[in-house]
Amino acid sequence: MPRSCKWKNNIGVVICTLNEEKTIGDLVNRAKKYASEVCIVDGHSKDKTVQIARKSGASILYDEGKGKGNAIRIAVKKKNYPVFVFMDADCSHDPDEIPKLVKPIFESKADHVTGSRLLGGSDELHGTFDEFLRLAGSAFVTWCINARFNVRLSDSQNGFRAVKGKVLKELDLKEDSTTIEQEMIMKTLKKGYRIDEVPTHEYKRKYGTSRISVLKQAHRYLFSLVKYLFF
Ligand SMILES: Nc1nc2c(ncn2[C@@H]2O[C@H](COP(=O)(O)OP(=O)(O)O)[C@@H](O)[C@H]2O)c(=O)[nH]1
Ligand SMILES: [Mg+2]
Repeated sequence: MPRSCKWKNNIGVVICTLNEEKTIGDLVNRAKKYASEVCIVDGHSKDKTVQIARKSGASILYDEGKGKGNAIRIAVKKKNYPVFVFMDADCSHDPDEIPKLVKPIFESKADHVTGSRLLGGSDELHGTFDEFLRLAGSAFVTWCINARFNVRLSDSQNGFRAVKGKVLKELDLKEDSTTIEQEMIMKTLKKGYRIDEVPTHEYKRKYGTSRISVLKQAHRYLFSLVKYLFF
């Protein structure tokens, strides 16, 4: 298991949080071994997420109450890391996989690297009907992206990813919800930047239930897919 990362000084870890007091302290402590800074972008949590993150050494930003995409856009605007690593706060992503994720970027082989749950496995993508819908929806979106951009990705929806700061700032991201993950991929490809993916494992959310209802957002995914595929 890696203990540090030789590219640490050029990495900033961004974690979007909404009521994640049970996991955020542990996650910040584990992630800071691999980054010059760990920043949380909080969605005005009602619990002690912000206090615990601050105590663990994270810097704090707030979103504008519009969703996780909004939180990511705020970090991209306010932070100037050479490489951004995005992770979820529920401990479904393992900070020890950060070196593997950023490697293609620092070896000049990619500008944007997504963690693939299809290659690395997931404890959240199969089981309940909601999880089945996520897997099916994600597979459909990924197939559309592959066909349109002539690439062969396996996962277009994972929040665990690394992107060059310079590239992120050029993408002019607009989405407020989790549709930002597919927006990031399509805009990266449209601008001719290189995408790679590495296998990363998705663990089950450690406490509580998902803060995001994919079913309620299905129309948004479809709308944003068509928008960024063709326009
Ligand atoms: N800042 C912010 N973070 C959010 C918001 N909604 C969800 N998150 C965070 O985004 C991450 C992914 O959410 P999660 O509930 O695990 O979604 P799932 O993994 O798709 O089931 C978690 O770290 C959440 O705390 C939001 O509106 N604002
Ligand atoms: Mg989660």
